Amino acid sequence: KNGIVRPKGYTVSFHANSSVEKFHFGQSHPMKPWRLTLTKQLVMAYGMHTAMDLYLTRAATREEMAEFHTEDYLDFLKRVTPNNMLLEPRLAQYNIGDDCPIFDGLYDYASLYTGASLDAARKLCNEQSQVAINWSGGLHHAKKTEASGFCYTNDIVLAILQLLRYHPRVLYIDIDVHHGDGVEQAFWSTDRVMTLSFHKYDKDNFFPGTGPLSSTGPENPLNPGAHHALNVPLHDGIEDEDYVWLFKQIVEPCVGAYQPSVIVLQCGADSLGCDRLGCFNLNIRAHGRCVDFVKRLNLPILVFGGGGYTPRNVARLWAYETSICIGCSEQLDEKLPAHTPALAHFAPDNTLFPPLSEHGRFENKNSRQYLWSLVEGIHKQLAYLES
Ligand code: ZLS
Ligand code: CA
Ligand code: ZN
Repeated sequence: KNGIVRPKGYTVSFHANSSVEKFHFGQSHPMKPWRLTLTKQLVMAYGMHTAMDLYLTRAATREEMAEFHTEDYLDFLKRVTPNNMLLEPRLAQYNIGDDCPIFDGLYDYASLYTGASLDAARKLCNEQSQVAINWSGGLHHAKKTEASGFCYTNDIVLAILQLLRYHPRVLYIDIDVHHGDGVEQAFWSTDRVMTLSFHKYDKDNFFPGTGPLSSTGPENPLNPGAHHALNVPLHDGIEDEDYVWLFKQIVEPCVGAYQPSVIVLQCGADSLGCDRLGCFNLNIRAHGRCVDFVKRLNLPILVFGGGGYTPRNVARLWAYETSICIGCSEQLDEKLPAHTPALAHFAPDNTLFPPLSEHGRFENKNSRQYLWSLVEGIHKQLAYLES
């Protein structure tokens, strides 16, 4: 029926539960779970579902989420509703507000995206999959006892905790435009997880305001986590060539120095140009080249979504990155399949690769000299691991 073949001994698994797609954060809120419906429609219209193992995942149990989150916080998430929230004395304590509102089914939403991430992690652990994908996951800001930045439970932290049962060293790479602060914080004091985030950094004017180059783990060199948090703070407007160059210059030596046995890749789509919240100028192909570079390292990979606030481009990106994981990206027609259900969302061009950098909303404020200083700074940190 279609030309996509599965290479032997290499399995890509796709973990999803379409119930997550129906939740609403509220009218004007930028996080739209229905971007996942659009993503899956493109994946299927291209026929990629036949090249992967598809898993319908269950919600994470409370016990599973309590591996990272406190009982108090989980109790709160479970009991709070839009109707009773005004009687709740601890909304501020749990950081509930405009960014992280209380909406109908909040607990189900969080436990569903978390369940898919745990399922993906388990399939990697028992080697039933080499690349396990959950586009509904990647919610990197959630903390042990509080919500943050549209994230309620930290599915990434929970998935990494699963991986650590079988894997000695996990490399976490985050290409969302925001700093992966929740994951960094959770593994700050261990040398069994190296966290590496590329993000826009402006301490006072861009969320969450953490992740300077100098933030590399605990100051005390006797703490095993020292030098195992890496940050690549960027300015507005970074472009394709520079970003991909920087990504390779940094990821390659990280893998060489740290020798991870598995990689977790958060593929936030808000680092694309034309994102409603982002401020970079990346095109879909360049973002995809980062995923391709990681795939070619030939280590098992857990692939997550994350941010992404222009739904049509989120769907294009994650469908394209699904094809990169499968290894069939060359075979995709740039023209979207005519039978794509929501084709109108991709009009007028109906292409997988619309130009996202041309209208240059953001001037590139990252000089070559600045980018070199980042590469040098990271290489300096990695030198500590050798000793
Ligand atoms: O990484 O910048 C902030 C915090 C504020 C400004 C916004 N107000 C509402 C709260 C205080 C300082 N928050 C960021 C959070 C970005 C989270 C990114 C998540 C991820 O991509 C992973 C999933 C932020 N940026 C933009 C908004 N919030 C935002 C924009 C528009 C709205 C509507 C709904 C709510 C209030 C009006 C809102 C938030
Ligand atoms: Ca990031
Ligand atoms: Zn983001």
